[in-house]
Amino acid sequence: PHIRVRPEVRRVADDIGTMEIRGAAKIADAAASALRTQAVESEAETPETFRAELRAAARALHDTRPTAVSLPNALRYVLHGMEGATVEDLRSNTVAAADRFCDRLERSQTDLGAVGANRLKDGDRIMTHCHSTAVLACVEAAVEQGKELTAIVKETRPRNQGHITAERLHELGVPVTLIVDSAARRYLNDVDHVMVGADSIAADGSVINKIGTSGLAVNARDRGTPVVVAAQTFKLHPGTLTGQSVDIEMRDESEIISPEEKAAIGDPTVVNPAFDVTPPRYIDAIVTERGQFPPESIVMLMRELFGEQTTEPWLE
Ligand code: RUB
Repeated sequence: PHIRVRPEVRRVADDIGTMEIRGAAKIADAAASALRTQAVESEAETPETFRAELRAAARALHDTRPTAVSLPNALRYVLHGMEGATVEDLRSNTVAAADRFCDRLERSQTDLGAVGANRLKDGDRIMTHCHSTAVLACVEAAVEQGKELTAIVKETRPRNQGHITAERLHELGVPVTLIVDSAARRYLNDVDHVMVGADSIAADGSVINKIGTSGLAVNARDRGTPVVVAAQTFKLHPGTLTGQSVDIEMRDESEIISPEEKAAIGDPTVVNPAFDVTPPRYIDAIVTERGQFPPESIVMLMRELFGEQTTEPWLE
């Protein structure tokens, strides 16, 4: 039988690849929703074909960007929910699993926001990097408690996700100062917290986030400014429990320089890593929907929630 991946699923995969859909939480939500669409729209006539289609859809979504573990965690969750002896059972159970995942995603963001807000005091100034919906959830919860905050936002070259953050903070009524990335250290004395998101968290408490996060964290430690990572628990990378490492995505050089500019300066090698690794010793707290944790203890939570889960059901 012909295995048909729905065009809507291919479109979501393309949008993740081109970063039309980006940020670890949004990617996970879009991937789970795309599997839901595949389940609803599938014309498979046998359970085997249905399962093969869902796995093919999951592979297409998986093979887009390698760093945010929220993507494979979302796919694994939905595919594990794909149970049943008939196509209709498989369909309804898959849809229910996708709905459950998206629901939990939303709830965990709200719960995390409440925890993060407790760290923020009236009059505090935060510095942030990139665009993290988890960081914004903390700020939003604090603002709702009547705390007045201000923010210094790093533009986050090369793709300027800081502009998205600036816009969202403005919508929340938080005054924003925008700086270039290299100005961060100069302004660290003026901030009370560095708050960033995460794409993956490793078993040793290392945080993988947008390139530039680790330098920011090292500088913040030098200045005595606490570094808080806001991340739902589906950012925990279960494979790191068994020695896997997190793949750092290398993106196209065209994000940094045009072919003409490159030729004009002598054709240098250009590299464009999208993420970096911040070691746990530079991180003061990881704020999750389950409360806040010192990075060194995150492994306990990882074992409790995931076990040593390294299955890749989309490859079965
Ligand atoms: C986004 C990024 C964000 C995390 C957390 O990188 O590094 O800080 O994904 O975001 P990119 P969230 O723009 O390359 O996807 O808290 O929304 O999950």
